[in-house]
Amino acid sequence: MAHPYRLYGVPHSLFTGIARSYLRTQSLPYIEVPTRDPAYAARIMPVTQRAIIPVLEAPDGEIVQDSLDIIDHFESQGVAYSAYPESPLQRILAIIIQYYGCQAMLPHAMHYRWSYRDRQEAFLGDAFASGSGADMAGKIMGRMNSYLPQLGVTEQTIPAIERSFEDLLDALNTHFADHPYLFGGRPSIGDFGLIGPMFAHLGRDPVPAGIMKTRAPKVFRWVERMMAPGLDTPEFPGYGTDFLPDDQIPETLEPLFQHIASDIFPMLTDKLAALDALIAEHNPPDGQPVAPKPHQRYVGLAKTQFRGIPVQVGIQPYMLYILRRADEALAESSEEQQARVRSELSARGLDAALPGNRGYSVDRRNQIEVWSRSS
Ligand SMILES: N[C@@H](CCC(=O)N[C@@H](CS)C(=O)NCC(=O)O)C(=O)O
Repeated sequence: MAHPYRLYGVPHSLFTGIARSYLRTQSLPYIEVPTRDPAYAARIMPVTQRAIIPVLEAPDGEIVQDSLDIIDHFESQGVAYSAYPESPLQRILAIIIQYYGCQAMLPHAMHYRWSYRDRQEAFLGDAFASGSGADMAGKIMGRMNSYLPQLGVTEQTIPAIERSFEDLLDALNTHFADHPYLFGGRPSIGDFGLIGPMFAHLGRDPVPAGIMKTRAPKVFRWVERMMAPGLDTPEFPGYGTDFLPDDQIPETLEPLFQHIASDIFPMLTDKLAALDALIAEHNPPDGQPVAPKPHQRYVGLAKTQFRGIPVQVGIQPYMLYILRRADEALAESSEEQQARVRSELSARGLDAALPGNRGYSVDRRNQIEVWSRSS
């Protein structure tokens, strides 16, 4: 193809990994381009209004930022293996797992990358220098490292974050012994949410990748599978390429749902309450950017707990951008289905992961996250 898609990103970036995994799964032709390519400053940044990756540049010049929007860009055109299950419970649980992976696991990813810096410095230094140039590498590494406190990574929470990573590995290792992906024979939006932290940080950086390989070899294989072209499932001959039929949830996923419920609550509920208070105080109009500057993604702090340990964390309105899709998926189902899905969610302690209509949400307009007041 004369003009393949261009994916601006770097190998060690969490959100680039999501987009790359999706492009490879669908066997879409693309080349990955680092941000020091002159086109990034010339063509991309004037549009995105900030230095952020991943960015997709389509052959027709369309520019798409955000890993989720990149996926949806292709979904709307039709792809070999759609990432969205059509049945409501699978779809909603996949969105909750997506949220867990690409938002609730940021502390895990960032802790293992930056708290073990002394044991990983050569690896990280090489990655950041290759991606951003030797001059910028130290500066960018320092900035990333400085994000730990607002993610709730503290001396008190670190042991719980590490236990959580180990519990997650154990739950997934059992599941991936029986199934190639979370919901069957192809990756769902949940697999793509999880691959962000599980590839870029936890599956590559020396310390967590060592834990993953030794403790959970099936999870490591799933990471490889997610990053391979097409569907890489030689261990599952004849398994098929569809999601499981009849909105079936594999028994082996139940420990994952228990794990997610105990990790995300009460933090998610506390963050939503803090956002409610912020909206009540400032009453932003429809279309107002969520933050004064496009690169800012935190709008306040919430006092909460992680696995029973008190912690203060930054609030990213982006969580609504993801989770409101679960509400939308629910609203599209029949009343009977809605009742069934609600009771299935509450049996798993996950009903509160659906934010519901709070009178505001987050939308993206002109590449910027804005408050939306229509829902
Ligand atoms: N919601 C965005 C998040 C993208 C994001 O956070 N990208 C990181 C790299 S993994 C970034 O560009 N960070 C720049 C910075 O924090 O300065 C997406 O899904 O694309």
